[in-house]
Amino acid sequence: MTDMTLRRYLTQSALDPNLIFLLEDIASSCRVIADHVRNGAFEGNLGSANATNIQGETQKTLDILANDEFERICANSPHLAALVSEEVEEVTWLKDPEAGDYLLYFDPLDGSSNLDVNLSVGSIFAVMQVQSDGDRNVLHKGRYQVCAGYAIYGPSLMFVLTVGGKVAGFTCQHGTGDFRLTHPDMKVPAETSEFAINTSRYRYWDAPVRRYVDECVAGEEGVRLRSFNMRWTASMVAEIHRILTRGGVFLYPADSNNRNAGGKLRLMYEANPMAMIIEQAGGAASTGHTPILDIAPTGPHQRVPVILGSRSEVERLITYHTTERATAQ
Ligand code: AHM
Ligand code: MG
Repeated sequence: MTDMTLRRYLTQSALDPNLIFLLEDIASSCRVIADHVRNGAFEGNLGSANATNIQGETQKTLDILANDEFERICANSPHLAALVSEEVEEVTWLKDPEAGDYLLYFDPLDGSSNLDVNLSVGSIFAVMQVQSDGDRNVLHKGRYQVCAGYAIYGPSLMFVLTVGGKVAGFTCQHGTGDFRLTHPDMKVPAETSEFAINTSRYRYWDAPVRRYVDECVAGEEGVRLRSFNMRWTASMVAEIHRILTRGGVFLYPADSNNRNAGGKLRLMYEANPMAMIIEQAGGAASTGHTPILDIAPTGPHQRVPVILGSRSEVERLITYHTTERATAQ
């Protein structure tokens, strides 16, 4: 199976050759970004760029570099019409859009607060298509994504991709630089005993989230009658990669501290791509009330609550949210 390179995997699929070119450019961007991350200390790139992005967050030098690499490399794709990046306020149009052209949504370097401490970070992306000639709308539901994926810059560089159907993981081979298929059919186990949430925000949480976490923490003595483990890396790519490997549930819910902003994570280039990957791997992704992929977007940098992972746990959390809403009415 490891003889299968990303290029061979893509060319054996029934994908439009222009989408294959684009996916190869995305993979090349990730390879180059991995080198920047690895050499960050030598190149003096680990620190802050003394700039803020549209989210009002301080940008790291590597956030900007990673964005520039995506722009530079992917702009080669002849049918790529527009880029929507976490680091750029406006949509970047590369050409007059024609029906079938591609729209690329990406977070060039997610979890960049982990750079200083040398923990895993990643890039997240999704691709949609222009609906009709001249249509400059990029605000489509996640259900319209034709593919989604991420690169994880961890102990090894991996590129994880779904074009619908399966979720495939490719590991970059040191030396050749080839992405080779090492994880042909990644699945989220339906059951899990591991949850991931930033518990320092407990005081802000809504009742359904507190109930869920309290029940997990109660272990064998609580209503779940079994013990749960907890992980939080503050790097969504690393959390999702763990969930795709051994199961789990990830929450970044709306709470009293982030509700006015809509939540923490961004819909178009964080929640949507990860929701597609998790659904294709047999898991579920919801705000607690609505499937992430069914949200009608209102802006390119919109934030949403995110609950995703093993289906049984996500369904339990949806039930708790529904019950809470019914009680409140
Ligand atoms: P970023 O895109 O600015 O890096 O923010 C997104 C990250 C996610 O990777 C992670 O799940 C979350 O922010 C961590 O947030 P917190 O620092 O509140 O735990
Ligand atoms: Mg991010």
